Amino acid sequence: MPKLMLALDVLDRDRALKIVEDVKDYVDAIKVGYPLVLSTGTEIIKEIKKLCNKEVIADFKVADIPATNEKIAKITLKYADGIIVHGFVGEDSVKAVQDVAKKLNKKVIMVTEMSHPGAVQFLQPIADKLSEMAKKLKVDAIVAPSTRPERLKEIKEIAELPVITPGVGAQGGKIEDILNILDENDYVIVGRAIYQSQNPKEEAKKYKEMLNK
Ligand code: U5P
Repeated sequence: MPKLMLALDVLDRDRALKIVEDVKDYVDAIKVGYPLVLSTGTEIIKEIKKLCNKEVIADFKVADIPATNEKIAKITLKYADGIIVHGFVGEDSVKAVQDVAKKLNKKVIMVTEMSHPGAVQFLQPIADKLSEMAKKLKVDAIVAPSTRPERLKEIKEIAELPVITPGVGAQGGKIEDILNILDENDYVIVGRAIYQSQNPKEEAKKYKEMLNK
């Protein structure tokens, strides 16, 4: 059964922590990104970990030169268990983050094809190559889209790595369309469909049960 990762893109510290408290029995990992961290500060990652003791992944889609990527990785991985990076900037930039992560025993997750419609414009044409690069570099996991199950399948087959897949819920992706592609090392990311619902706890439970089928 694939794991459930909550994308916690809320802007308020107290609301974020309340949601974590509510859903912690049903999610396997929490993904934070610029919306929450820029609103509240990096310490929020520590607070979330303390509250739920789950894996916390920083979705910073790091995409800079190696020297700058290294700095970003050092700061981020002091707090987070893993960091999401872009691959299109090239192997050297990804390796700079891997070097930091290895020393700290943390994860590097690389984006291949994104889930939004605009990803077909520039990313999709290079996504297979990015997946090959992810395999060669032995990153810990890749990001691939639930909104295009056929692409998710192709990318996973190329990379032969665990997948973290966004797009279920608010972006229109459906668990039933991706479940047969995924295994127990993969994660399904759900954000708004859980945290914007009237009852995030119930909704997280529902998603967890759907993944269990
Ligand atoms: N995300 C995507 N697509 C990608 C990569 C990352 O949606 O290709 C992130 C978004 O930034 C958000 C989460 O944090 O995954 C999806 O949230 P939601 O659409 O379920 O609310």
